[in-house]
Amino acid sequence: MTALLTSDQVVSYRERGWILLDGLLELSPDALRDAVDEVATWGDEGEWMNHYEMTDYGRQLARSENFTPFSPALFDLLRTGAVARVAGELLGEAALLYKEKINYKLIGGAGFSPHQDQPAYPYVTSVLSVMIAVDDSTVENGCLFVATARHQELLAQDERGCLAPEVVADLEWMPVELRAGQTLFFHSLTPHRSGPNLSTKNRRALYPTYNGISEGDLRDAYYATKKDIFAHSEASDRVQLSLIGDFEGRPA
Ligand SMILES: O=C(O)CCC(=O)C(=O)O
Repeated sequence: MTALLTSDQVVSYRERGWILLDGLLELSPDALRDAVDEVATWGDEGEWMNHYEMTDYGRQLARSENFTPFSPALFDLLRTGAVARVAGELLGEAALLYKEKINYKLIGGAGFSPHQDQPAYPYVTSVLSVMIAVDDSTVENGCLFVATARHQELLAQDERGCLAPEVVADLEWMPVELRAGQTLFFHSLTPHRSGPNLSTKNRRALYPTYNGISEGDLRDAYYATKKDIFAHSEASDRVQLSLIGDFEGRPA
Protein backbone atom coordinates (compact mmCIF):
# COMPACT_ATOMS: atom_id res chain seq x y z
CA MET A 1 0.00 0.00 0.00
CA THR A 2 1.41 3.42 -0.88
CA ALA A 3 2.06 5.84 1.97
CA LEU A 4 -0.38 8.71 2.50
CA LEU A 5 2.29 10.94 4.08
CA THR A 6 5.55 12.13 2.57
CA SER A 7 8.74 11.49 4.54
CA ASP A 8 8.98 15.28 5.12
CA GLN A 9 5.56 15.21 6.79
CA VAL A 10 6.61 12.33 9.07
CA VAL A 11 9.83 14.16 9.98
CA SER A 12 7.90 17.37 10.67
CA TYR A 13 5.49 15.47 12.96
CA ARG A 14 8.37 13.86 14.84
CA GLU A 15 10.05 17.24 15.35
CA ARG A 16 6.98 19.33 16.18
CA GLY A 17 4.68 16.77 17.86
CA TRP A 18 1.70 17.56 15.65
CA ILE A 19 0.63 17.84 12.01
CA LEU A 20 -2.50 19.33 10.41
CA LEU A 21 -3.86 17.57 7.31
CA ASP A 22 -6.52 18.48 4.80
CA GLY A 23 -8.59 16.37 2.41
CA LEU A 24 -7.97 13.07 4.20
CA LEU A 25 -11.49 12.04 5.16
CA GLU A 26 -13.77 9.72 3.22
CA LEU A 27 -16.81 11.65 4.53
CA SER A 28 -17.80 15.17 3.42
CA PRO A 29 -18.22 17.77 6.20
CA ASP A 30 -22.03 17.44 5.83
CA ALA A 31 -21.92 13.63 6.12
CA LEU A 32 -19.60 13.95 9.12
CA ARG A 33 -22.01 16.37 10.82
CA ASP A 34 -24.94 14.02 10.09
CA ALA A 35 -23.10 11.04 11.63
CA VAL A 36 -22.19 13.02 14.76
CA ASP A 37 -25.71 14.48 15.05
CA GLU A 38 -27.09 10.95 14.94
CA VAL A 39 -24.91 9.82 17.87
CA ALA A 40 -26.17 12.84 19.84
CA THR A 41 -29.78 11.61 19.46
CA TRP A 42 -29.20 8.11 20.86
CA GLY A 43 -29.95 8.94 24.51
CA ASP A 44 -28.25 7.34 27.48
CA GLU A 45 -29.49 3.74 27.30
CA GLY A 46 -26.77 1.77 25.56
CA GLU A 47 -23.19 0.62 25.75
CA TRP A 48 -21.90 4.00 24.58
CA MET A 49 -21.20 6.66 27.23
CA ASN A 50 -22.66 10.17 27.32
CA HIS A 51 -21.45 12.95 29.65
CA TYR A 52 -23.21 16.25 30.36
CA GLU A 53 -22.16 19.67 31.64
CA MET A 54 -24.05 22.67 33.04
CA THR A 55 -23.63 25.82 30.95
CA ASP A 56 -25.11 29.32 31.09
CA TYR A 57 -27.59 27.97 28.50
CA GLY A 58 -28.64 24.93 30.54
CA ARG A 59 -27.59 21.27 30.68
CA GLN A 60 -25.75 20.25 27.52
CA LEU A 61 -24.17 17.12 26.09
CA ALA A 62 -20.40 17.47 26.58
CA ARG A 63 -19.04 14.16 25.30
CA SER A 64 -20.08 10.80 23.78
CA GLU A 65 -17.66 7.88 23.60
CA ASN A 66 -17.50 4.18 22.69
CA PHE A 67 -19.83 4.78 19.72
CA THR A 68 -18.01 3.18 16.76
CA PRO A 69 -19.62 -0.27 17.31
CA PHE A 70 -23.05 1.35 16.75
CA SER A 71 -22.32 3.87 13.95
CA PRO A 72 -21.26 2.20 10.69
CA ALA A 73 -20.20 5.55 9.18
CA LEU A 74 -17.95 6.44 12.12
CA PHE A 75 -16.67 2.86 12.41
CA ASP A 76 -15.41 3.02 8.82
CA LEU A 77 -14.06 6.55 9.21
CA LEU A 78 -12.07 5.83 12.36
CA ARG A 79 -11.16 2.16 12.10
CA THR A 80 -10.63 1.28 8.45
CA GLY A 81 -10.08 4.59 6.66
CA ALA A 82 -7.25 6.99 5.93
CA VAL A 83 -7.15 8.43 9.47
CA ALA A 84 -6.08 5.06 10.90
CA ARG A 85 -3.61 4.60 8.05
CA VAL A 86 -1.95 7.97 8.72
CA ALA A 87 -1.89 7.19 12.45
CA GLY A 88 0.01 4.00 11.56
CA GLU A 89 2.50 5.90 9.42
CA LEU A 90 3.16 8.29 12.32
CA LEU A 91 3.39 5.51 14.92
CA GLY A 92 5.70 3.51 12.65
CA GLU A 93 3.49 0.40 12.72
CA ALA A 94 -0.19 -0.43 12.01
CA ALA A 95 -2.53 1.52 14.28
CA LEU A 96 -5.46 0.14 16.28
CA LEU A 97 -8.26 2.30 17.63
CA TYR A 98 -7.68 2.58 21.40
CA LYS A 99 -10.69 4.80 22.14
CA GLU A 100 -12.94 7.38 20.49
CA LYS A 101 -14.89 10.40 21.67
CA ILE A 102 -16.93 13.31 20.41
CA ASN A 103 -16.32 16.55 22.30
CA TYR A 104 -19.46 18.57 21.54
CA LYS A 105 -18.41 21.93 23.05
CA LEU A 106 -21.89 23.30 22.32
CA ILE A 107 -22.52 27.03 22.74
CA GLY A 108 -21.28 27.96 26.23
CA GLY A 109 -19.44 24.63 26.62
CA ALA A 110 -16.33 24.62 28.81
CA GLY A 111 -12.66 24.33 27.89
CA PHE A 112 -9.88 21.95 28.89
CA SER A 113 -6.99 22.74 31.26
CA PRO A 114 -3.45 22.40 29.88
CA HIS A 115 -2.47 18.73 29.85
CA GLN A 116 -0.74 15.89 28.06
CA ASP A 117 -2.97 12.96 27.07
CA GLN A 118 -0.58 10.15 28.00
CA PRO A 119 -1.49 10.02 31.74
CA ALA A 120 -5.14 9.41 30.75
CA TYR A 121 -4.25 6.32 28.69
CA PRO A 122 -3.48 3.32 30.87
CA TYR A 123 -1.88 0.26 29.23
CA VAL A 124 -0.31 1.99 26.23
CA THR A 125 2.98 3.78 25.61
CA SER A 126 2.99 4.15 21.82
CA VAL A 127 -0.14 6.22 21.33
CA LEU A 128 -1.37 9.05 19.14
CA SER A 129 -4.27 11.51 19.52
CA VAL A 130 -6.28 12.88 16.60
CA MET A 131 -8.77 15.74 16.34
CA ILE A 132 -11.19 15.75 13.40
CA ALA A 133 -13.04 19.05 13.12
CA VAL A 134 -16.78 18.53 12.64
CA ASP A 135 -17.41 22.28 12.78
CA ASP A 136 -14.83 24.97 12.08
CA SER A 137 -12.71 25.25 15.22
CA THR A 138 -11.59 28.80 16.05
CA VAL A 139 -10.09 30.76 18.91
CA GLU A 140 -13.56 32.18 19.65
CA ASN A 141 -15.28 28.79 19.87
CA GLY A 142 -12.53 26.98 21.77
CA CYS A 143 -9.96 25.53 19.35
CA LEU A 144 -6.90 23.69 20.63
CA PHE A 145 -3.76 25.54 21.64
CA VAL A 146 -0.58 23.42 21.49
CA ALA A 147 3.03 23.73 22.59
CA THR A 148 5.23 22.76 19.64
CA ALA A 149 8.22 20.41 20.04
CA ARG A 150 7.53 19.74 23.74
CA HIS A 151 6.55 16.06 23.38
CA GLN A 152 9.81 14.44 24.48
CA GLU A 153 8.82 13.79 28.11
CA LEU A 154 6.06 13.74 30.67
CA LEU A 155 6.03 17.20 32.26
CA ALA A 156 5.26 18.02 35.90
CA GLN A 157 1.58 17.65 36.80
CA ASP A 158 -0.83 19.14 39.33
CA GLU A 159 -3.18 17.12 41.56
CA ARG A 160 -5.71 16.69 38.72
CA GLY A 161 -3.17 15.15 36.34
CA CYS A 162 -2.99 18.40 34.32
CA LEU A 163 0.18 20.41 33.78
CA ALA A 164 1.66 22.16 36.80
CA PRO A 165 1.24 25.99 36.78
CA GLU A 166 4.98 26.65 36.42
CA VAL A 167 5.10 24.37 33.36
CA VAL A 168 2.05 26.08 31.80
CA ALA A 169 3.67 29.50 32.28
CA ASP A 170 6.90 28.31 30.69
CA LEU A 171 5.34 26.85 27.51
CA GLU A 172 4.72 28.81 24.32
CA TRP A 173 1.07 28.26 23.35
CA MET A 174 -0.10 28.50 19.77
CA PRO A 175 -3.73 28.30 18.56
CA VAL A 176 -4.44 25.66 15.90
CA GLU A 177 -7.63 26.60 14.08
CA LEU A 178 -9.20 23.90 11.88
CA ARG A 179 -11.82 24.05 9.16
CA ALA A 180 -14.55 21.40 9.26
CA GLY A 181 -13.11 18.19 7.80
CA GLN A 182 -9.48 18.99 8.63
CA THR A 183 -7.54 16.57 10.84
CA LEU A 184 -4.93 17.30 13.49
CA PHE A 185 -2.63 14.43 14.55
CA PHE A 186 -0.76 15.05 17.80
CA HIS A 187 1.60 13.08 20.00
CA SER A 188 0.18 11.84 23.33
CA LEU A 189 2.84 13.97 25.09
CA THR A 190 2.11 17.17 23.13
CA PRO A 191 0.90 19.75 25.68
CA HIS A 192 -2.49 21.18 24.70
CA ARG A 193 -5.42 23.12 26.13
CA SER A 194 -8.57 24.83 24.89
CA GLY A 195 -10.91 27.62 25.94
CA PRO A 196 -14.71 27.64 26.29
CA ASN A 197 -17.07 28.13 23.36
CA LEU A 198 -17.81 31.87 23.52
CA SER A 199 -19.38 31.96 20.04
CA THR A 200 -22.99 31.56 18.93
CA LYS A 201 -22.38 28.23 17.13
CA ASN A 202 -21.50 24.73 18.29
CA ARG A 203 -17.92 23.43 18.00
CA ARG A 204 -18.05 19.67 17.68
CA ALA A 205 -14.95 17.53 17.16
CA LEU A 206 -14.18 13.82 16.93
CA TYR A 207 -11.14 12.51 18.78
CA PRO A 208 -9.98 8.99 17.91
CA THR A 209 -6.89 7.74 19.77
CA TYR A 210 -4.68 5.00 18.28
CA ASN A 211 -2.06 2.66 19.66
CA GLY A 212 0.56 0.64 17.81
CA ILE A 213 -0.49 -2.92 16.99
CA SER A 214 2.51 -4.33 18.89
CA GLU A 215 0.79 -3.33 22.16
CA GLY A 216 -2.38 -5.26 21.22
CA ASP A 217 -6.08 -4.47 20.96
CA LEU A 218 -6.78 -2.65 24.24
CA ARG A 219 -10.03 -0.84 23.44
CA ASP A 220 -12.35 -3.15 25.43
CA ALA A 221 -9.98 -3.09 28.42
CA TYR A 222 -9.87 0.72 28.31
CA TYR A 223 -13.65 1.10 28.38
CA ALA A 224 -14.12 -1.62 31.04
CA THR A 225 -11.60 0.19 33.29
CA LYS A 226 -13.12 3.58 32.62
CA LYS A 227 -16.69 2.44 33.37
CA ASP A 228 -15.49 0.84 36.61
CA ILE A 229 -13.59 3.97 37.73
CA PHE A 230 -16.51 6.24 36.85
CA ALA A 231 -18.98 4.01 38.74
CA HIS A 232 -16.94 4.54 41.92
CA SER A 233 -15.86 8.17 41.49
CA GLU A 234 -16.84 10.88 43.95
CA ALA A 235 -18.64 14.15 43.16
CA SER A 236 -16.33 17.04 42.28
CA ASP A 237 -16.56 20.69 41.22
CA ARG A 238 -15.75 19.61 37.64
CA VAL A 239 -17.47 17.06 35.39
CA GLN A 240 -15.28 14.00 35.06
CA LEU A 241 -14.90 13.10 31.39
CA SER A 242 -11.48 11.55 31.45
CA LEU A 243 -9.14 9.57 33.70
CA ILE A 244 -7.46 12.93 34.41
CA GLY A 245 -9.29 16.10 35.53
CA ASP A 246 -8.72 18.17 32.38
CA PHE A 247 -12.32 19.15 31.60
CA GLU A 248 -13.36 22.45 33.19
CA GLY A 249 -17.14 21.93 32.78
CA ARG A 250 -19.55 22.27 35.70
CA PRO A 251 -21.51 19.23 36.90
CA ALA A 252 -25.05 19.04 35.46
O1 LIG B 1 -12.01 19.53 22.54
C1 LIG B 1 -11.27 20.31 23.13
O2 LIG B 1 -11.45 21.52 23.15
C2 LIG B 1 -10.02 19.80 23.84
C3 LIG B 1 -10.11 18.36 24.12
C4 LIG B 1 -9.00 17.75 24.87
O3 LIG B 1 -7.95 18.32 25.07
C5 LIG B 1 -9.20 16.41 25.37
O4 LIG B 1 -10.32 15.87 25.24
O5 LIG B 1 -8.23 15.84 25.92
